[in-house]
Amino acid sequence: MADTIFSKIISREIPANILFEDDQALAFADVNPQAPTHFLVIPKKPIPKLSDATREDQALLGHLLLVANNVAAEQGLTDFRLNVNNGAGASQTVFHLHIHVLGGRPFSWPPG
Ligand code: DGP
Repeated sequence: MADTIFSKIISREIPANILFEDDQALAFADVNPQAPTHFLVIPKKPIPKLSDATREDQALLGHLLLVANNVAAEQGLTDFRLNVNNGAGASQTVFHLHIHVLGGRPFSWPPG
C-alpha cells in the first residue's frame, strides 16, 4: 500500500493533535472539522479501506470502535456519530482506513 498522509502522522513525519495512541491504533483531531469535536481513529496497520479488511482484522476493528468510544467519552461526548467512508464514491479521500467521530452538535438523518 502506498504511503498516505496518515502513515506520516503515525510516524510523526507530519504533526497532528494526537488524542490517543496504543500499539494498534491512533486517534487525532481532524484537520477539517465538521463538528465542534471531530477526530479520526485509525489502525496502525495500513488497511486502505474497510472493504480491504479480513477476518484476520476482526479484533483490530473491534478495538478501533472501543478506542472511538473511549476517546469520545474523554472528550465529554455522550451523543456522537461514527462515520466510515469506503471508497471514492462514498467521499473517501485518504486511503488508510479511518473512523470519523463527530460530536458537539445535533445530527440529522439520513446523512448527506
Ligand atoms: P475521508 O474523506 O473519509 O477520507 O476523510 C479524510 C479526513 O482526513 C478529512 O476529514 C480530513 C482529514 N485529513 C486529511 N489530511 C489530514 C491531515 O494532514 N491531518 C489531519 N489531522 N487530518 C487530515
